[in-house]
Amino acid sequence: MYFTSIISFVIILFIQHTYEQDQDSVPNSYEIREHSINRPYPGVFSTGSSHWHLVGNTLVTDRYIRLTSDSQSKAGGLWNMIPVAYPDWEMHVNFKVHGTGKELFGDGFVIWYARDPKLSGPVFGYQDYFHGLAIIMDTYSNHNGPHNHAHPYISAMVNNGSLHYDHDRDGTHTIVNGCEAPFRGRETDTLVAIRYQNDRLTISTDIEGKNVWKECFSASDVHLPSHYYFGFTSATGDLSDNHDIISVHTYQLETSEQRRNEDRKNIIPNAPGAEAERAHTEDPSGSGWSALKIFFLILFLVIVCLGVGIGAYYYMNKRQYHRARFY
Ligand SMILES: *[C@@H]1O[C@H](CO)[C@@H](O)[C@H](O)[C@H]1NC(C)=O
Ligand SMILES: [Ca+2]
Repeated sequence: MYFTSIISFVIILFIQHTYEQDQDSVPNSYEIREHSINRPYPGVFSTGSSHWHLVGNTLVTDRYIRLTSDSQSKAGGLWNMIPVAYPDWEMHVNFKVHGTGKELFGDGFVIWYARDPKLSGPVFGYQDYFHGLAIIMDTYSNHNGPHNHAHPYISAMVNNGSLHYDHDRDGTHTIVNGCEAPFRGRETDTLVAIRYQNDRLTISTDIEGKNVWKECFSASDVHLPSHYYFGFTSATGDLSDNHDIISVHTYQLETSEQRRNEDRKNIIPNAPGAEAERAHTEDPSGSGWSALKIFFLILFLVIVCLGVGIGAYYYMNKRQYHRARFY
């Protein structure tokens, strides 16, 4: 029957969709060990041959890599020293932002894909006018007056070295896109996933302890070169927090033949949001259809169609019955 086959098809789609979102499986990919770090951190930081490099106040324990501790005027960084030779990748970062502050805490941290590793500066501990991609995990609203979003807020910025990150406006004028994500002070693990594939940047979070990814936003036409470096930085000022990196898993994703053969080393970082200064950002909430919503919509349509069909059938029968009486 049509009805049952449609329903089972929809259910299969739904299950597949949910399955694909499972955070442990990145389809058609494999993990790059050189770009990943996990507990126990195997003494990598004490040896000269390490491909991870610490900057500033960053300290390593057996449980976390702490970019800044919960005290004022700290700055730290964790940088990978092997350039990313493959064009398409996905990174899962297990992190923890926490501290004693109830109302006042900050400022957050940044996940970088940048041309120049190990630098220091005013943008969450890294230099301004940078080259590359910043995923900004901003816990404190510096903006004087209300934003159209709450903090903590995750946003992306792409820079070719010409743009200034405006702390006082939380970077809203140079944003590619962003979403609210209450990741601070959680009891459960908090994770963020950054996928860059076919010039599409997708950020997802898993911060509710449910072991499922939830999309933060997705942006197309994001152009990034290969051979940049992954890094993590954070800084505290008057406000402070612990900014911890627990683990990093980086996966190389499938790349088309054409893309593999391109010379991607000299691409100038570019994304729609970097084109022009924008007055304010769109509210990303409510965008995107979840699998559940689509499932119920299709179910609803099927029920409506069925209802109309049954109604029409009875109506026709009744008419025939009437006609039968007249003759
Ligand atoms: C760098 O970015 C700015 C702002 O988006 C843009 O105006 C400029 O043309 C870009 N420069 C290059 C060399 O692409
Ligand atoms: Ca801020």
